[in-house]
Amino acid sequence: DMAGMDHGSMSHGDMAGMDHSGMNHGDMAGMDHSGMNHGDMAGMDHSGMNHGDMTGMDHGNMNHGEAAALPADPFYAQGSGLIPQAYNDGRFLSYADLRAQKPLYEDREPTREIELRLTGNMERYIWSINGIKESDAEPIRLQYGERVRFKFINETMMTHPMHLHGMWSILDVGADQWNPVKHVISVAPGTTVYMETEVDAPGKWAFHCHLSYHAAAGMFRTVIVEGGPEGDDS
Ligand SMILES: [Cu+2]
Repeated sequence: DMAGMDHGSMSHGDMAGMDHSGMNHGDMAGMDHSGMNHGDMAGMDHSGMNHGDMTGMDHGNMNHGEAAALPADPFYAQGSGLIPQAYNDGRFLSYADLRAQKPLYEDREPTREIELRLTGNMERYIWSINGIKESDAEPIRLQYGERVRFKFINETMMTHPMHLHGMWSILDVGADQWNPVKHVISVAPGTTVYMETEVDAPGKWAFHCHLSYHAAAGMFRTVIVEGGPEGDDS
């Protein structure tokens, strides 16, 4: 029983070649190794070590150095540090992987493009589109039957999940007729994302960031679809 032993002043000197095969360490609970000097341990041979079961280890804080091997993803800004990284040879899915199960509309050229810069200031809690909050903005007027291409440019440091009511948001992932058909388009910081809308629902619709505080602060537009079978142009 070696409980309570104090090795504080031991000098291990040159121990090369020592044979410890017959040592019995018994109960070593409570030993004080605080003063041990391990000197130069270069060249130690750990080849026979058995680490047993290491499942469940948490590597959350490991630093793997440069992430240079990451493929570019247009839905995350390069250098933003926001690109998800998968471990164990896995892969995170992104918008770039989405496809429509079946196309809802004929794939055709858009009739026009509307640019919507997502703008704001976190510290001052100002949220707007093209620098103008809803209460100061004109509605977006669309014509029934057109196909509008929206260009979102996120100039802020937050993701904005943009939601157009009443009509589909067809996210441009470069898959043409297989582009996914969505309700909400999340636009990551520093990215430019395109979506197209077949304007097939007459009337007045909300178009807003789905973070409700952003919508309430002014990251919101009224969309008016003019014309159409039940259109109300007033
Ligand atoms: Cu937002």
